[in-house]
Amino acid sequence: MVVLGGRVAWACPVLLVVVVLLLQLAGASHVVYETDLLETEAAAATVPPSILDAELSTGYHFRPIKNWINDPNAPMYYKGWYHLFYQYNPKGAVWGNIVWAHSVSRDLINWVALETAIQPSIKSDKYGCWSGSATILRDGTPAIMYTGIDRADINYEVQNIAFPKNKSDPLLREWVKPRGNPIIVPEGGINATQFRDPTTAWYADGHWRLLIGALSGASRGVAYVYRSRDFMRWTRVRKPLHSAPTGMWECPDLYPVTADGRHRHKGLDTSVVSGPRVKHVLKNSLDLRRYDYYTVGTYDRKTERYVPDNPAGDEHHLRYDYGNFYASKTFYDPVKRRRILWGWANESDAAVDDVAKGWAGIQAIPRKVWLDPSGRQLMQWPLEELEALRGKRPVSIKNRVVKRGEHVEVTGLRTSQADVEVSFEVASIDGAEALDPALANDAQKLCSMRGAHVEGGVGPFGLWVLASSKLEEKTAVFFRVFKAARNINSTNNKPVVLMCSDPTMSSLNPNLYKPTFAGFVDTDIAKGKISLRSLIDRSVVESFGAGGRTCILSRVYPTLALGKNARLHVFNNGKVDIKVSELTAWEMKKPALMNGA
Ligand SMILES: *[C@@H]1O[C@H](CO)[C@@H](O)[C@H](O)[C@H]1NC(C)=O
Ligand SMILES: *[C@@H]1O[C@H](CO)[C@@H](O)[C@H](O)[C@H]1NC(C)=O
Ligand SMILES: *[C@@H]1O[C@H](CO)[C@@H](O)[C@H](O)[C@H]1NC(C)=O
Ligand SMILES: *[C@H]1O[C@@H](CO)[C@H](O)[C@@H](O)[C@@H]1NC(C)=O
Repeated sequence: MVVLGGRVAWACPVLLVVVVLLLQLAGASHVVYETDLLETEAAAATVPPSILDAELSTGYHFRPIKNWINDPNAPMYYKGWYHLFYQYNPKGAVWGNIVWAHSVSRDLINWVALETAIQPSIKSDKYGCWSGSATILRDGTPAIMYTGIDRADINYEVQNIAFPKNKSDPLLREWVKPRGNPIIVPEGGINATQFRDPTTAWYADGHWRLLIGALSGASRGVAYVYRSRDFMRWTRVRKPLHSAPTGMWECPDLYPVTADGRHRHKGLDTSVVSGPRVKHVLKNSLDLRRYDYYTVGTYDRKTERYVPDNPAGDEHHLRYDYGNFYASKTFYDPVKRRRILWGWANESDAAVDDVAKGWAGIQAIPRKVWLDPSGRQLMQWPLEELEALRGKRPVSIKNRVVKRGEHVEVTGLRTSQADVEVSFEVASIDGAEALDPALANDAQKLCSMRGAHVEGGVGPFGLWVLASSKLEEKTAVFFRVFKAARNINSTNNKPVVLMCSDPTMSSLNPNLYKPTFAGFVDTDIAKGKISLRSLIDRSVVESFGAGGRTCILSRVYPTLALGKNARLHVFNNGKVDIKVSELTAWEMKKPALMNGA
């Protein structure tokens, strides 16, 4: 074996044992996974020690103690408990051997891990229990629908159902698969390898309906509607709910939101399908792009069709989050009458790093979602429960002007695990840069060409988080304002606001994925104000621009800006001064219970 650094040295024998065990235990179908591990093991020598530092292990984002996780599944509230299931590899920190892990919580912050809820046990899920959703039936029974893989040679996808063994158990510890599975199979020309992720069902006019994501032909993403009277026998509606030429649609989600100004923060039960102020949101996870896109539109339960309000909607590319955020799913919380969004954030390190550190993947902080008063998009905000983790002594800054090229350190607290809220004032946007029309449709490119260090007119201004003492490492989360060219999407010629997360200097470790992430912010900056909130959690920077209009989650792995060495600054690299009207930063505690970690 190659010469190894201290921490890596012990990891390798462990890996070898794992590989040998897997070779003995696993069937032929897992050969790919083992090969990966072997290659991974050979490369483990390149894992820098900082990757293994406990200071990079997230504190308050959901994750199990170890191993790989991906999609959140079947979130629901039942008899006093919030339930979260998720795709999990019980055998390692790379994808494979997927089962449904299960955790429960009273407050969506503290979590207790339970036994695996669903694992391969019948013919129609023998080769995998993939994503799915929960529906609370009319008598209060929860039902889970999920995708099973029932062939070893290809990913032949069918849909199965499971019920709680004991409905009186509020923890829903055991799930049984009734006779008759699979209950939905790919028929009528559906591509069986691209047919998965049943949604929560909704009920109207004596029928249940649910969606299944699919691919039609070579490139059309499709959401098929299935209907049932008894939740067991399902028939496909001939025409899909909706489709677009975007490649496979994974994890579709369709839910109502209210456009009623007085109740706009309220969520609606999934079965509320019509009403004067009811709009629908259709979200799909685009397998090719690996991001979650949505539109706001109208669902017609008679025709079972969905029409986005904006005809260009399917190409308009509104995203829940412009960073690492995928395979998300919402559910309705009947206790606080709100709709809650869960989404998976993968790692941005290398697979060898994941194997060495023993874990990969987190869930983003659950977010409340509601319709923006404009009706054009959603708003998202971390659940209020999270605020219970804020330390007692926040640090605050008020009315501080930050001049051209200046940066102001926020001192007096540890910021490697923190919640920072800041509101900026921009006196005038006269000095804003012109927007190159060629880049007006591509926030990400615009941000990668004009990163945090490139001087602008109004902005870039924002936060440097997880910064090292000499600023060799820092992750920038910032805004940049452009004067709109007259021809750009322009009804009113509003200035264009770009929000970016720029991790290009986040770490001295060269073997990381460090994409700049960016989205436009639909806000009127000419009014002079914009806010930013960043949830910093060691290797997570999860940010909410303009009250939750644009969100970006980045994974970063500093080598110096760890633990007590992580700094926080406000910076302004624009020519025009900006003012921090108010900044409040809290240290964040770890939840008392995080799945046993
Ligand atoms: C079902 O769950 C309830 C509540 O936890 C428990 O009291 C009861 O013993 C359970 N029944 C069975 C058959 O396990
Ligand atoms: C199903 O989809 C896969 C992936 O795009 C494709 O390779 C395959 O050819 C498709 N099969 C059929 C029958 O269209
Ligand atoms: C303009 O519209 C295009 C597509 O319609 C969209 O992708 C882009 O983000 C919009 N640009 C701005 C600055 O809002
Ligand atoms: C997360 O990891 C990065 C880097 O490996 C990939 O580029 C992304 O495609 C991946 N995201 C998802 C949703 O799988």
